[in-house]
Amino acid sequence: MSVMDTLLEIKQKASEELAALDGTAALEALRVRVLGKKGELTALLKGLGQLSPEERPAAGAQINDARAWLQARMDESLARLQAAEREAALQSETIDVTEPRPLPRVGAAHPITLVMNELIDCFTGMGFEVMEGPEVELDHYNFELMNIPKNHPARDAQDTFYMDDNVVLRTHTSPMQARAMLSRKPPIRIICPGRVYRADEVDATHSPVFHQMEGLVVDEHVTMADLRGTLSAFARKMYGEDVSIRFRPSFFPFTEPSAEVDLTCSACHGKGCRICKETGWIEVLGSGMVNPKVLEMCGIDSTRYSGFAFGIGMERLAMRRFGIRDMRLLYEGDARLLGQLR
Ligand code: 2U9
Repeated sequence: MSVMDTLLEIKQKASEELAALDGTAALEALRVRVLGKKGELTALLKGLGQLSPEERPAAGAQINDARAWLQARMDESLARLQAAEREAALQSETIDVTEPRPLPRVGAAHPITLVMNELIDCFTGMGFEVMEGPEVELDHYNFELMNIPKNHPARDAQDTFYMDDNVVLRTHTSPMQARAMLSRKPPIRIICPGRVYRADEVDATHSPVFHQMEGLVVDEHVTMADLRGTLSAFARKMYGEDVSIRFRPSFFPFTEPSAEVDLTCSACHGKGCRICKETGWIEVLGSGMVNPKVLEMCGIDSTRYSGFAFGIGMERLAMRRFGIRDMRLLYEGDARLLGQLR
């Protein structure tokens, strides 16, 4: 068979095989068999020596043409097969985004945080500014400036954690308000949320660490009516338009006069039930007009300025909001309980 015929046969066969290839691996095997070092074309080249010197150049050129033609066909096939393989890989590796997976664990805000944020929203909406300060305080700010002198029962070591003679864990957030009065000029309109400490035994309604939010307004002509108006707005925002508010006379060293503030029981709307112990009212906070002595000690002229203040215990608010009877549940960190409360 002439070189020309053999080449035709090789090209014919290779073309048929190329058309039927099922992958790049098969193409590579074909390439090695036809174009490789020990392949069919190389064998033909090696056989050129048996031809006459006149025949050799033309036969050699034919073999090289055939090699180039076959190489081009194989390159085309390679591109086609690679594209097909890529497409198949993309298809088989598709992620099914609808496949159900276990839900990720999401955290939830602590009930105290929820209540605190709600209070902050409410009071900042009325123009109050949030101020926070140290939990380790000087006796001077925590007690002296609040008109609680050295021999006052509220200072009793049973109530206060003393770090040393002059340093305490703050028993209320009031020292922050004292700091505000000492460093600013009226008008002052601030709320101070935060942790406070009292040496109480743990039980269903007491904890040595708890949370308060105190508010302070100091300006010219501030009266008890402003206190009542502000706390009424707070009550309506938190508990709805139909809630009523009641002031009962009370006593605090830092306010004069002082009042405890009750809201109509949200469970029975004031009719009387177990939750409000049949009174129709729930005690929510303490308040009063800032004692002029406190204003003066904090550098405010009490002949020109007056102020009101209030204090809210956040645990009690959170317990009422979420129907929790035992304060300890708020501190045990049981995510099964805390995560349910919104
Ligand atoms: C300054 C002057 C006066 C803050 C006040 C109360 C009344 C009050 C309690 C609420 C529940 C403490 O957490 S609780 O046990 N607080 O009843 N707090 S008036 O009076 C101030 C504060 C700062 C300069």
